[in-house]
Amino acid sequence: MSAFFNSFRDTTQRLAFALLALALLLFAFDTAHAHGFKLGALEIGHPWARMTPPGAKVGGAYFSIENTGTTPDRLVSVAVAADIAGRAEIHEMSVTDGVMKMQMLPDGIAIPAGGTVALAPGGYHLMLQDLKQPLKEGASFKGTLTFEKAGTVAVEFKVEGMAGPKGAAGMQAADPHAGHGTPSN
Ligand SMILES: [Cu+2]
Repeated sequence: MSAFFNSFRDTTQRLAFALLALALLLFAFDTAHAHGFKLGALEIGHPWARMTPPGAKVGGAYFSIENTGTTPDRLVSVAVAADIAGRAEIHEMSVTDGVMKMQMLPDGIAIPAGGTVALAPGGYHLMLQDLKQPLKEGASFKGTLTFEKAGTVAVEFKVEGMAGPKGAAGMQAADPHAGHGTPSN
């Protein structure tokens, strides 16, 4: 036990200090992870989109889905505000023999019971087609996610810088939209 900690006179003071430290830690954690949404047993973590350069017609958007329940579900469709994009498609990027491939997933993404699925750069992602305006860092926009069983939940996407959410290591490694018809970033 550190001398600093021992300087507290009694257990109550120590406990108060520990709680304060915990609160600060939780606050920091919450800031890094920003925001989330809940729909039944599904927890949607930090929906975000990468900022786009002027004139870009497509953008990428991401979030995580945690299924805390015992029934599998499926993300079947996503919509975003009409003044943001014409439509949002569910895509998967994969690398086969060193060649990056992008494909639309017409059946969406399966969410296993008790499992977590991440839409993140380099893998599953949303492709915002027919962008109506550049996505500016710091802005946010509304969307809805529809699941086969759980139904529809309204979410808010935050627009992050090119490197992705702060503290998200490796996010800048592979931008699935680098070769996706976007003018070079
Ligand atoms: Cu894509």
